[in-house]
Amino acid sequence: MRKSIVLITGVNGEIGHGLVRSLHKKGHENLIGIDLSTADDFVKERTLDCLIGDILDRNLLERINAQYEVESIYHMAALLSTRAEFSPVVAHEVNVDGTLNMLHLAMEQAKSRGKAVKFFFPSSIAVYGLPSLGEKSSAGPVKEDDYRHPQTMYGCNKLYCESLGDYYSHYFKRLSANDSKGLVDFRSIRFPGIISAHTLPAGGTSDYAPEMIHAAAKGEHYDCFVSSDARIPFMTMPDAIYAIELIMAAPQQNLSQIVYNVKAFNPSAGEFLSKVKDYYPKTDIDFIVNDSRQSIIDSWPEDVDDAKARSDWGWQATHDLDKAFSDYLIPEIRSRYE
Ligand code: AKB
Repeated sequence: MRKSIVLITGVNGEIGHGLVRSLHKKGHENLIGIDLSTADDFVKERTLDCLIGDILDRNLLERINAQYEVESIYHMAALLSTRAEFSPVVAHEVNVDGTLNMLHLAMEQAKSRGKAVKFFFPSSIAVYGLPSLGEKSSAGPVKEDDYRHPQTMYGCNKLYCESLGDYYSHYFKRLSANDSKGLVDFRSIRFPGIISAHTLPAGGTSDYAPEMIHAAAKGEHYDCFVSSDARIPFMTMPDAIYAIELIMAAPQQNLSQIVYNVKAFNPSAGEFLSKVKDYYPKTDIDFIVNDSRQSIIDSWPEDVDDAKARSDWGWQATHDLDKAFSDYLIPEIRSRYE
């Protein structure tokens, strides 16, 4: 008999860590992680096994398929936006071919179990492409069907994988005699920038906010690579994990779409810095704009409309900007660095 498991790719990443913490805390003793690097003790202690491997390795995925019954997949492995711009072909391979491999595994599992496999896919505000700063500031909260013209390889990857998930959930092999509709239960959230007190992001363009507060907490100088008026949506890591829990627990019949926006707060980089200075008055930060990274941020929306997530699966951010600092970032970062 194959053991029933929950599979998390990119388990050593920022959201992967948060998911392991949350799912284990809820009693999941059957977590299996996959990552290219060795898991740290935190992850090892909370998972059944951590496989060091590549989601592009079909032999590895075949071994998982043979050895386990996969109840659900949290597919977090990806190259983020800045890193993807330096290696667009590798990013396509990891972000798209890797996702296709995971969707194939989900379909194989669902067919052999005769039961749907839930599949969580982290999409991103990077799927949006605002054509100008004027339109960015006048657009208001962007809905899921607006401005889907990504200007980065990462955004292109995420938008296409949303469609792949829709295909696997609703149209897979539609010319074959067997009906596979619903066997893969694909659910996706377009995440804004995410700020964790415990980990630092790697290779994202929204990294400036977490990098700023971690540098301040360590008493280090930081050169912010976007301008002080750069504005995009953010949320805390606990809220990102909370959103994943909510959408994955929602009854399928409640979901009117497969991809959802979520929002919490959208400060400018300058507003974020002034919040940091409220707690770290000696913060030593300059704005040294990297024009090409700035141009990516300029193409992302200032704000998103999350009405559908609220109505379909009860989403409501726990942390606005003030609470993000007072209730989460400052207490947790202080215990980490002081
Ligand atoms: C990135 O900056 O690439 C990510 C994202 C906003 O999806 N953090």
